[in-house]
Amino acid sequence: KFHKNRNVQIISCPFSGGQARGGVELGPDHVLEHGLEKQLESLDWTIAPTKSLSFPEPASDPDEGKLKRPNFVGSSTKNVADTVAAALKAGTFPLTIGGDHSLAIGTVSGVFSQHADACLLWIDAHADINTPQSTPSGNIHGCPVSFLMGLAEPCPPQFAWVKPYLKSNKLAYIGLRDVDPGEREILRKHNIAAFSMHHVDKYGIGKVVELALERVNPDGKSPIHLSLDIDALDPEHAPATGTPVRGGLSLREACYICEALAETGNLVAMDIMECNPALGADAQSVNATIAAACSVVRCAMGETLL
Ligand code: Z70
Ligand code: MN
Ligand code: MN
Ligand code: MN
Repeated sequence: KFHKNRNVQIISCPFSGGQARGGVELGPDHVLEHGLEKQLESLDWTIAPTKSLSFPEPASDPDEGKLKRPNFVGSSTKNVADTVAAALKAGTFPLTIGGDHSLAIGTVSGVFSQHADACLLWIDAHADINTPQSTPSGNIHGCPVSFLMGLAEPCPPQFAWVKPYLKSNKLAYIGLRDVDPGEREILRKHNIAAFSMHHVDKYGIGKVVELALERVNPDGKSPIHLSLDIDALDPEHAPATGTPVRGGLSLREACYICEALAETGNLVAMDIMECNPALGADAQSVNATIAAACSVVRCAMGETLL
């Protein structure tokens, strides 16, 4: 039920070039070793042979202004964009496992190249909408949305291939609680649908998803891309991630978002990003994080409680 297309293409992306902490490149293998493929098979998905991308590091990669590792991130995300587009052309549902969230420059570009009318739900503690000028860290995983919207002026040459497909009225956030001042300004200026944890507390997660979908998909017809950063979850449920921020989504709230999007029947792609097995305090916190990642994926892929 929910998904008419039940052919999934898992795309494994062991990539950490968009931020400074090692270990996030181990995320995909841990998620797969947790048995995700079998879990999806029991939800009646047909699994295409998993595509494991490899990301060769450029010999030289000087900063581009403030941006760190621009060549590496630019070429890697281009590869991801082509892979996601090919998966959609082949009639499969691309499920991309990261790796850091800069990968979404690729996943979203690939989806919008095939579904120009798509909308994007970005579930994250962070807005990831810094421009090359506003970034406080130079880490490109804090910038993917600005590239996708064409807000980077001038666009760094490494990202000249990124088409500004994403319009401000087709993007909604849920889970925000660590937004930089420059990002806040961008969200306001472009009137982007941004639901923070404050809104989750005030309205409840059910109403927040309804409000978010009303903003980006008022007629209910747009294909939906779900890009989920595991740090949207409270560190209680997902501690093994590069930038945990307290006061996040409960596991049920995150699962609810995914279930509600699955219910629309319009979900065409999903990313699960930023699981870092090297960062848990112990094996149990790593396992909880990976289990949470598998849970939210299953919910988005049609698992129901009853
Ligand atoms: C900050 C920056 C970020 C994830 C940290 C942090 C961005 N806004 N994203 N962790 N997943 O550096 O731009
Ligand atoms: Mn984040
Ligand atoms: Mn993110
Ligand atoms: Mn998350």
